[in-house]
Amino acid sequence: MSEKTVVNSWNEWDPLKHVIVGKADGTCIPAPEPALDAKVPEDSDMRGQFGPRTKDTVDKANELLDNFSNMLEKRGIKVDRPDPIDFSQKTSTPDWEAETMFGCMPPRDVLLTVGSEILEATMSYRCRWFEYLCYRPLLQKYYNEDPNMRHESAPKPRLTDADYRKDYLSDKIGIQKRLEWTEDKFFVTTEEEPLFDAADVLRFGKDLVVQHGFTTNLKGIDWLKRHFKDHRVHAVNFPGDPYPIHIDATFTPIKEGLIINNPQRRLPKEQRKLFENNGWEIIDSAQPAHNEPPPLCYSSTWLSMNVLVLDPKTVCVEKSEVYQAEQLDKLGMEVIPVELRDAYAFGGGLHCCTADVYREGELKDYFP
Ligand code: ABU
Repeated sequence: MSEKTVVNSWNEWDPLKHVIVGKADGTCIPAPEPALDAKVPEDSDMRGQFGPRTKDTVDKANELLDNFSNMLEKRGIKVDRPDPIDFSQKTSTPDWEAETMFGCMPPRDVLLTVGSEILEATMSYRCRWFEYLCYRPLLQKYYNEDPNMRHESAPKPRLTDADYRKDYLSDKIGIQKRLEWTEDKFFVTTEEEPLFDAADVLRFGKDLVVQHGFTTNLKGIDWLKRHFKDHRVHAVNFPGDPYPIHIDATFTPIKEGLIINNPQRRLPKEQRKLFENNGWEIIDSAQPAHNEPPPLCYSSTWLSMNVLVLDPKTVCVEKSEVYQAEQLDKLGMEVIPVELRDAYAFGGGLHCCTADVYREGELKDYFP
């Protein structure tokens, strides 16, 4: 084993040197299952469909992901890619069967890098239970090369029906009811066992900020607290989001002291104190440039703010998101436009389709 540090990343904005970028190969629209159905909007074109996505859409998404990877490499950032598996196969455990899997375009949902550790999340959809396998070859390599790297896996959940609230099984709930449920923190996932997706976690050095919503429950947040003993773990909620999964189209740190927050999903006053009492500014993000997500896409138009920060002065923004780019430019950032909209349907935006391996910098306490 050589004595080198491969894995190191403590926050979302220090200079990025090594990253995983997802692939679109073989991505499927997953078959109906409780947690997924709760997220698919009631008027979505995805309702009732499942199976492999078409070759032309996969090729286009891969072209954009390859271009993004090449651009990062030209800037001196090392890029690794996952090993897709056959996502069209049926999977099962003793507790359930799923007709298809999902894909490996969004590594951010699965892998949480905290310092020298990469933690595989529990995940909360059955179709995503085995997704970690796509990243195992890379994690094994990092583990072999870096004697200090910690490869951890959170306890695999059983994901029986007891994990999901039946109230969410209807496709006629309506936005008003959904907003009331979000306000009441009544989400599709129950407290049967710890559940979390890695994309519900934001890293601020010693503090981890975790969204409680559809994909992460309170037991999942408690598990993270017990696991990251040297960190402070904070649960946050965003009333105003009828489909609360993943924090990274809602609350986006840009650099030390500055966060953009989705104006439809504002962080409640009480929860802002952590940041504002420590001199951080939370400003409303710009509006998305689109009124609708692209076809067959799970995510909202707020992927506009799903940006990838390369360092505290440089940020990648999706090319068509001109209002978000303009706002970040005015805030003094160098904005790199990256075309990715035709890959959104495969699992998200520029932050979703990446996972940190190495950012320069050390563990800091931003909220002493
Ligand atoms: N994976 C991020 C999606 C969040 C959203 O749909 O707004």
